[in-house]
Amino acid sequence: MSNYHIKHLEEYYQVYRKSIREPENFWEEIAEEHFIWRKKWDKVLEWDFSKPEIKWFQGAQLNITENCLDRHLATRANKTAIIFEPNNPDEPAEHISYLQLYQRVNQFANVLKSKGIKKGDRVCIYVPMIPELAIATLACARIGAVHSVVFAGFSSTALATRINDCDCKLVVTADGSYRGAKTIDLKGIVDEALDSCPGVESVLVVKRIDSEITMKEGRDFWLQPLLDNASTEGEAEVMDAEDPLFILYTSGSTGQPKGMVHTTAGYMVYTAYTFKNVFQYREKDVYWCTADIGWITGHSYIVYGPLANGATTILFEGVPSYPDFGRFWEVIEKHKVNQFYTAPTAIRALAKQGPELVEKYDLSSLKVLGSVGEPINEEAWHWYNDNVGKRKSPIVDTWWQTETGGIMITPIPYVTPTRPTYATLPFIGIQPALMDATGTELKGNQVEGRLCIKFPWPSMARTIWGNHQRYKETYFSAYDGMYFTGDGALRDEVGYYRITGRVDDVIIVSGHNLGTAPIEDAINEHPAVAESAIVGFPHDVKGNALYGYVILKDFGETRDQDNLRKEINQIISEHIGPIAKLDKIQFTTGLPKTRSGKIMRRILRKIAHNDLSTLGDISTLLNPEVVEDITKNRLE
Ligand code: 6R9
Repeated sequence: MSNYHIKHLEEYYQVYRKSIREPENFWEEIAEEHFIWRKKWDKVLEWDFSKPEIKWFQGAQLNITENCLDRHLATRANKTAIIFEPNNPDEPAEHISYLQLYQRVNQFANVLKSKGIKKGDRVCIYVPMIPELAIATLACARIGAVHSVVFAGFSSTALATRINDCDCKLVVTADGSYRGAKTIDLKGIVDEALDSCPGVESVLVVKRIDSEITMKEGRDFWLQPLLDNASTEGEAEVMDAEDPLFILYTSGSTGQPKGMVHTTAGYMVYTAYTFKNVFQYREKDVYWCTADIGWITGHSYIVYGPLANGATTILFEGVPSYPDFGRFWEVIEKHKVNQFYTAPTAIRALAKQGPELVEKYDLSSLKVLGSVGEPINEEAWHWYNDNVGKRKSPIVDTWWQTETGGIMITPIPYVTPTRPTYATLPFIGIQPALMDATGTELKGNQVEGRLCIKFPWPSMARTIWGNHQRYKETYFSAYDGMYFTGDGALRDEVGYYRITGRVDDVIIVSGHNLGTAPIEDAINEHPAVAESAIVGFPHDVKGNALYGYVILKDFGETRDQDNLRKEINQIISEHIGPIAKLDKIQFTTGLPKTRSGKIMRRILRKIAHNDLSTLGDISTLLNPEVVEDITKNRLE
């Protein structure tokens, strides 16, 4: 088990140094010892960031599902692979063993084949968080079809764009989905989307809510009868290391979403290795990541990473607020969850409710808490640490991206001492660099700049589907020979990294570069503030001035608003300096967010600029209705 499971800080530094000095030997050993291959590689790594071209384990052959399923059958056939926890707490949870998962994936794979799907074909999966979502994903991988999972909350326009961009031949969906107290007519959305998707030949429909839907003759098929007639056995397609495994769309700052392409071997090795270490997963643990499989977090850390380690992973259909805000804690108690991985936006929403609901449940099983998706502000970090982890479970603040495939900067729990708001140290094999605006690398500690990565890692995206030029321009053109993340970061006196936010969110006020995250952090320290977002707007004297959107906690709403504004600016002055004080503070009930919880500053910026004509497609937002509300109450 050499180097596979890191257990103390000295070992981290030792393994880290080795992974940097001899990356090829390092990754070769991990790949060799912990995975099964149909054929080993001829060359571990070949790369050229100027093209850019990155190839890991070239010449190797494998199937990722043999690593996630078949190889566990000898020792873990009856171990639970997936615990399905339904939206409605009264509906029983379902425990799917490794053997059952293997059989269900084969059945699904055989159905896909019967519909003419072959290696290399693209399949769109638009399914809510039910077992069939994970099963469909793995079934594609089993037969070498490229899956494109689209979050089953996106609009028909967003769905159609994604189906057409990569020419999907088949769509998997459900009649409908549950979301808290609501049901959503998924099949209706698919039907609308498919009006503009001539390339789709078949649609497989899972029955989930048993609603009346229309089935188009010859195109639409109920899944269950097809599964019932399909064999539970099936040969896995032999894939080359660099064959595409999936496409996942991430929103670009402008227009067309980017279809990030991830390939097979490197993605498998890196997600499995990070999962094992970042969550310190042990054989009997129950792991829960609350993300949706429609996001990269779900791909890498609900499905592939956990299953490649033979872990038990929870698939949760519900939302944190249904039937009440105690739902997460109830699930942790019920399934004795050991590792819990969620997003700052969820933590803040739950913290807003006060501690009573958390205290009601037994959370003593928890060993590791994770955070991902955006910078976690200090207040949320402490709330999570005190109330959920009871100061006993380290928080891993994991920084990474759809493009990176796996976790890049993170503490290793019980190994790396944590520090609130710091993602801390690069993971094994990751070589970060901070760059200044002129393209010079900032060496040493106590520096702040733009975060780049100098050397390839196995799970990096290889291209943007159908647009390699855009891939090159977006990620490899800003700094010569480096992957540019788009994020800003600082490195403190001990070498810990703190992500300061997207670089395009940096605002220059009177010549000072101000990152949004530290200012928002300061605002959120005010006891009446639940959440905030700041953007810049043009100012005659300062160049830009700051406009803040602030959500108050319930009791804050009764307070005098002008006083609150003064107090907020006082806190900012103390934490950052008077330069960062806000010129305008608008109190609001919500902030426009992506479905994965990221604040859409682009929209807030437009509102602050009073540029309302080009807000763009807001239908993919979690809460499009707040846009109107904010616009109406905008401060002149
Ligand atoms: C995994 C995921 C990527 C962007 C990334 C950064 C932000 C993610 C973060 C974080 C600070 C963290 N981000 N994790 N910022 N601290 N721990 O979220 O992928 O949806 O592609 O977003 O999210 O700005 O560049 P994705």
